Parts: sequence; C-alpha cells; structure tokens
Amino acid sequence: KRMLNVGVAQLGPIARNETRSDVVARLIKLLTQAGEKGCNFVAFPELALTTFFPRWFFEDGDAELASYYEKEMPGAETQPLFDKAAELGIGFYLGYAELTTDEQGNERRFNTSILVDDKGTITGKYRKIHLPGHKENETWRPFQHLEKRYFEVGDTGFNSWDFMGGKVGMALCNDRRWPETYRVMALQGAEMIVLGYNTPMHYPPVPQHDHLQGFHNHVVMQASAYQNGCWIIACAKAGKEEGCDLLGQSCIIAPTGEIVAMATTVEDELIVGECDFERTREIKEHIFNFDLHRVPEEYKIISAP
Ligand code: CDT
Repeated sequence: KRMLNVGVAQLGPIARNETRSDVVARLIKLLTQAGEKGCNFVAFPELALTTFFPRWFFEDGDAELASYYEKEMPGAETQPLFDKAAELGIGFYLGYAELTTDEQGNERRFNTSILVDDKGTITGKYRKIHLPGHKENETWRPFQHLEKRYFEVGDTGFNSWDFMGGKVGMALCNDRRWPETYRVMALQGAEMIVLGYNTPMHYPPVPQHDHLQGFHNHVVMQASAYQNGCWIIACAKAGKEEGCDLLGQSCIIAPTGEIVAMATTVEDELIVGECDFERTREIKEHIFNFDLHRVPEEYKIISAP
C-alpha cells in the first residue's frame, strides 16, 4: 500500500541558551517514540534546532546571531539524529537556519527545510519563500519578527519529490497562509505537503486578531488540503518561549480537509496518523480534477508580478 505512518513531533519551547545537542536529544526522544508507535516518517518544526531567534534584533556579524545557523547538514551535532532515524528506518522533515557560501564567496542565509528518507539520505531541500515580518529594529514591538533581515527569499521554488512511495512537497510557516504555495506543488502532483511553524499568539500590528491564531492556522490548511487533494502535515514549535507564546495545535489533515489528529498540549508531543496516498484520488479525480475543470487562461493575473 502507498502510505506513510506519520508522526508529528511538536516541540515545546527551546530556551535561548539550550545547546544544539540538548535539542537533538529531544528530537531523538520523539523519534524513538514514533518508532515504538510504528511510524516510518516524522515531521519536526520550522527552525527546530534553536530558539526562534528572529524575535531579537542583532547587528550584522553578531556572534550570537551566527550561532543559530547550520553550516553543514548533517553537522556534528545533528548527525546522531540522522543515525537514529536511519537505524529505525524512519524518514523525516526538519526545519533549520541555513548558512551557505555561494560561488562568488558571498554568505547566504535561508530559512530551510529538508526531507530525509528512511535510509538517511537527504532527498529534498526547500528554502522558505514567504518571509514574514520586517527588516529593521521596530522598538515599539514587544518582540521583533526579523525574518526579512536574517533570511533571503528562498531560491529553490516549490517542489514535489518522489519520496517513500508518494509525491511529497515542503513549505515553512508563513507559506501556509498563501494559496499559491499549495497549488504550485499540487500542479506538480504533490499528494502530501509537510510544513513546520513558529506562530506567535500575539501579532503586534493587528492585535485584534490574536484570538484567531488557532482558527487562521487551521482554516488555511484545511481549505488547502481539500482544494488540492493533499495530505497536510503541520508541526508547531509551541508554548511560552523566552516570554513569547507560540501556537500549538500541530495536526494531520486529510485530503478531505478533515483534521485526523491534533496536538493537545504546547509541549514536546507526538501525534500520529496513517496517511494513505491513494485517498488523494477521491479529490484529485473528481471535484478538483485539474485537467478537467481548471480554466488557467482565466487565471493569468495571479501570475503577474
Ligand atoms: N515563522 C513564521 O513564518 N511565522 C508567521 C508569524 C506571523 S507574521 C509575523 C506565521 O505566518 O505564522
């Protein structure tokens, strides 16, 4: 059968001074639990190896800022996660801050995720496209959201990989609010879209929406699962992290738009679900059969800059 037994490894807060090795030990504990429950794929959150550092302003070249990026994947501290996953035969999705050097010798920084197969091979890499927040220090805010300062817009595009029996795509956090994210992957055949998120409960520019964070999280993903006939696997970093409350409610959403499993804490918590790739056909072959029913010549304006 073409299916994945999915574990969503929600993380509670990661402290500013928590070491990479301490965090990796938490990931391995959740991975081991997932193995005991029969999972062969585990999703971890966005920026899963560190605290959500865009909440603080750092000058360029600050040593603490530099400490949050991975120069290698796997590196010395993350290798044990790759080893354990391969030993258990579990594939995984992991979000992290990536620092790389291009051919011209320039440093490039991305908010990145990878898909690793059950043998421990990196099958796909995605660099976040919709970067929220702002670039400069906005001191009126109770906390910053400096993704536009610390990352470049991703250069990988939205893709769909042949992965462990299905077609799997990736996104990161704010990407999940945009319909184009899912549609561009679904047009490439995606049957499952995996994403991690760090979503503050308080949105300083529009605080009157604070009570809607959970609703907006689910409404966009449930609608998108249905409209694209995809499984959506969504994993939060949750809880009160360095004084900032982050949304939990990690979930597995079926192609019908139904939530089939959801986290009930804002701590490290594993939820599981059986995701049958064939169930995407109920949607993809009927109401949202792209070949039969889409009218792309009427949609030209949405691809204009
Ligand atoms: N990490 C991330 O993309 N978070 C945003 C926060 C809201 S915009 C400042 C999100 O879309 O959940």
